[in-house]
Amino acid sequence: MEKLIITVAPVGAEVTKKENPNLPITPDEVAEEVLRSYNAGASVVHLHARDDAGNSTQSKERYEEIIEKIKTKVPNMIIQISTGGAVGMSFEERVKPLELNPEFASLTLGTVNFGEGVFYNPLDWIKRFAEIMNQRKIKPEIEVFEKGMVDNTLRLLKDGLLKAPLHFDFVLGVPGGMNGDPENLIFLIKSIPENSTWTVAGIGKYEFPLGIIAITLGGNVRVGFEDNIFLKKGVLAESNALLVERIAKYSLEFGREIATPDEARKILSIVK
Ligand code: KMH
Ligand code: ZN
Repeated sequence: MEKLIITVAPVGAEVTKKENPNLPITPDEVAEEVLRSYNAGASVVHLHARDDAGNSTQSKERYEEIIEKIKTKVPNMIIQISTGGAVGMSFEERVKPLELNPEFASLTLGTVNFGEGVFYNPLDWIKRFAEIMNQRKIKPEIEVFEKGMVDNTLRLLKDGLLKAPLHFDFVLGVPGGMNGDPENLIFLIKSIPENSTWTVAGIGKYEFPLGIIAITLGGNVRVGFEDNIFLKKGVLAESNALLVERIAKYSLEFGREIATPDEARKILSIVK
């Protein structure tokens, strides 16, 4: 089995400081949190940006500021920019940070209910995101919230808009998408091309159970406040790094070593 790639998603677009006061918001707070998470075993950061008021933003300038601070503290970290942003954002807003030419970016392959809202991803938007990522040589992480998104991916692969080897992130447990029952994860893994890599992001209570399954099946794991703010039931995590640390510990106990950022680049076929 390859070494385990741990992604930290420290901020997200929805969670608030009210829900967890330890949520990093400012560029300095985010960079500090990435450093702590890297020291605990994370090699990738799935990045969202917040403005000074704590609202989600896809401002290129804000991402640039955060990335510069992260690079100062962890020069080698793999930075994955979100093109999902927050529910309700336009295509034009969401695409902006791709101008920074990150090495990795998220790409959701379909529209899904997202709590009370709708995470809007019509085919035309997906194709435009994919074209831009191809032009700029940005590796897409295919975000999958339900099985139809795998089928959309396979269609775009056939049309040449997406290129193998693909990397999937199964985000399970969002109200509106597939839940985090183990059989859903197994079903999704079986539906992707053989040479693909995959990560699981279990939302809320699904984070650690699905993480352990991924460790044992050769997948990879995403943790962080975007997905889950609790260390255990009723106990808020003081830092994203504690979530990373726990997954790293489980992995080592199961005999799977943890990938460094450069090892993760090789596993994911990312061009630096
Ligand atoms: N905030 C969600 C609506 C992504 O980053 O690409 C979308 C999301 C996916 O978080
Ligand atoms: Zn995200």
